[in-house]
Amino acid sequence: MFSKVLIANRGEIAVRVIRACRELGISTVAVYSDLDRDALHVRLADEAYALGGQTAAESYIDADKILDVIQRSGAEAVHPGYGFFSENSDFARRITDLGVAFIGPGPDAIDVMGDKISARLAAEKVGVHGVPGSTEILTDAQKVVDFGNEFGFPVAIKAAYGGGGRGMKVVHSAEEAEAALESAQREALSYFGRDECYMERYLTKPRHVEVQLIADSQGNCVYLGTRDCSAQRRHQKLIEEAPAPGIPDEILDAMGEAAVKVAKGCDYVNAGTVEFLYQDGGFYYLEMNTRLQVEHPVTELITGVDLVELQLRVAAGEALPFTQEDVTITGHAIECRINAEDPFKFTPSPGRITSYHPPGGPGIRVDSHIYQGYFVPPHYDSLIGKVIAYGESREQAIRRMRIALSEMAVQGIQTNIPLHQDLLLDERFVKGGTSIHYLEQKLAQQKLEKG
Ligand code: MV4
Repeated sequence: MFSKVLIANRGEIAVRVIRACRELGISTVAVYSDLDRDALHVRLADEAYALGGQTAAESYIDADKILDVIQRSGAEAVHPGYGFFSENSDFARRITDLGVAFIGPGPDAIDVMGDKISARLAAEKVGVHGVPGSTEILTDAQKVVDFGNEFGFPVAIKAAYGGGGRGMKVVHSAEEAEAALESAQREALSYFGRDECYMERYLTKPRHVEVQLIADSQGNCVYLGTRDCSAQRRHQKLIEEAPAPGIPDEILDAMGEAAVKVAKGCDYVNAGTVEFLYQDGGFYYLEMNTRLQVEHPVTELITGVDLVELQLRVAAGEALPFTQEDVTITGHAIECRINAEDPFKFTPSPGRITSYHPPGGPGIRVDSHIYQGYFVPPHYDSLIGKVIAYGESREQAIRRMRIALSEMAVQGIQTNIPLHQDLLLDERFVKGGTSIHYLEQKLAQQKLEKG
């Protein structure tokens, strides 16, 4: 096992990784920007190195600065967290070229999954299918028209090097095809620097269901249940839960087995997540995330697995300490992402936290880096913490979350806690199984009613 690990990240995930390292007796190295001088991850780490700079580009995603600290600190491994360099194969390569372990998949697996067409081809190669579509690069709008006439409209045009829905165009009829393709290519070029696009049948009311998996370097790969991440707004997840509610176990198991096939197909090692769209009883491969995700705690609570500890063990060459048969899903977990933002305008609300009272009680976990007196900088994403509630049933988890959020007090900035409380009382949400569009439809309806 490593004796010293560098965490190339900030905020709640840096704190989370430091805690896992401390449990394993691993010494920790933090890096921080000028704005994060007083951040919790800096206080908790055994060593901390200033990167200088304010923005992420000047600090956390300045590879030369991070690599310099790796060498100065003598760190034997680097945990990238999520975001930042977590899915950057060049960064992973530069680290492994130094003989330092990258706590994540190999760079080749990152590359395969980073290109959505090659990711789709990799899945199809092992018999895991996405939504009916094409994997050829789209050059002619007539192809979109022919596809729509054969499989039905709407048709989604997507950026091959995209993600997060940016640049995705939905074509509702043949007449729209030409303009949509041009617009998709133009946006893909400006967002991602690559204009290649492909198409799929557009599902109009899917749920976003994903499978957590972990693979070791000895060829073992296990899935750790599912998560439903459909409660999102403009591709920003708000509430995630595990397992995905209201889906028959045999379908959940089939999704898990499909995810493992995709991972094995690209010699995947470490933690990863395979995303599916689920609609009308069918599931369709969407993409694979080659990193630990924000919402990993809900999986930890229903399986009893510490995913970050497993990541460290697997990166150090250990075999998984369990097989698929050992994995049991117990109870239900739900996570609310707490953002420093206006709860209904969604505008950022940075500033000093003048008082902070985290919730507690049975089944409640808080993963956060804030404290009384902490200044929330405007330069990074607005996530200030996650409240996770575990219950023997989904109903109990929701009830406990409502109680926890009513206890939680964050003064000095605005947070989206009121939005979570509103959603957790929404009878359609409480029933379960809402699509990826539900929250936006609900918010639009509320806006109309407010006038
Ligand atoms: C889709 C889809 C419906 N049909 N593909 C958006 C981001 C990227 N991950 C893929 N996305 C979607 N692809 C087909 N064929 C709907 C979405 C989508 C979405 C997917 C998951 C979670 C949230 C979403 C929000 C809007 C659209």
